[in-house]
Amino acid sequence: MEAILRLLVGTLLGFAMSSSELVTYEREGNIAIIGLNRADKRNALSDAVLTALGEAVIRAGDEADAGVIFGHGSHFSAGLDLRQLAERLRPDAPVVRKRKRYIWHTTFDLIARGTIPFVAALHGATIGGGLELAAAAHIRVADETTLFGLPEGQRGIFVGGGGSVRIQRIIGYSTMADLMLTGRMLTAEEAREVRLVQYVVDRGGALDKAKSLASQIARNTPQTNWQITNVLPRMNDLSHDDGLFMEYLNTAIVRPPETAERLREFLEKKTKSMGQA
Ligand code: 1HE
Repeated sequence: MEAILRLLVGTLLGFAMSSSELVTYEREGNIAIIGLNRADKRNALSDAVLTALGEAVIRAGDEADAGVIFGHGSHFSAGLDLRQLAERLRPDAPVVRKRKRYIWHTTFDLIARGTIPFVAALHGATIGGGLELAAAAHIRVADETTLFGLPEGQRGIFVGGGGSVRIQRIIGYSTMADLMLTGRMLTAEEAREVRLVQYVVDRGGALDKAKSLASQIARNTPQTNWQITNVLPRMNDLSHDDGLFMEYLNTAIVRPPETAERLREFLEKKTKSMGQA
């Protein structure tokens, strides 16, 4: 009954909306809005949350042109579900005989190297795996309550959600080592200084700002957005020469008819030269 009501309200208001227990999914026009929905556990990331998140991200890639990821409740995410890990480490826990698909990497790669750009809207604790999730998004907006940390050292574990690659690329070894070795937390402003976030907004303002950025991003052609999210980061893995070659290949790819139309609009002065159309 609730699902039918939500669908009716969504249809009347012009957006699609559905929710699972652990992750919510809404669509506002061509923007998908995905919410971690385990506020009572500070949005700790269990395998079930990661599975639901991955499903929502795939759906967003099919239905939307840009996405936003945020956390319900008072924090973005407290990272790895420490209770689930503790249970797995009990001496009487079943022995894992066969390696499984590593859900942290597959889920976060769906975000980082999927079909659409994602903006992370952050507030409160953005810790450990929560920070690794935020780092998988392409742009990060933090409100002034956000605190960033990598307390793995204190918990006797190591980063496992792609942070050793993604976070280290963003903030560099020294800052990452400082966070991990000392347990130091960064404020939103400090995070901006180390380029971990691009926008700092007032308390409670991250989601609106992220939605507005996503709307702006969705006005680009899907092809350029895909190149920015999938080609550009891979350039980091290449030599100078191979990078330039890859860039050349990307200038030579067949462009959608929309590109010619956009160029004509600019030349005929139907669009502004920079920023928002
Ligand atoms: C949790 C988790 C969690 C909270 N796993 N259950 N992450 C951490 O080391 C961060 C651990 N959490 C915290 O430091 C604090 O919870 C917060 C600063 C985020 C929030 O504090 P607060 O006072 O608002 O909440 P709380 O009272 O500490 O927690 C509320 C409930 O959430 C409580 O459960 P309850 O059943 O007692 O009500 C907590 O147990 C639960 N909770 N955080 C499980 N993380 C792929 S490798 C990634 C490695 C990492 O992510 S390391 C970082 C782990």
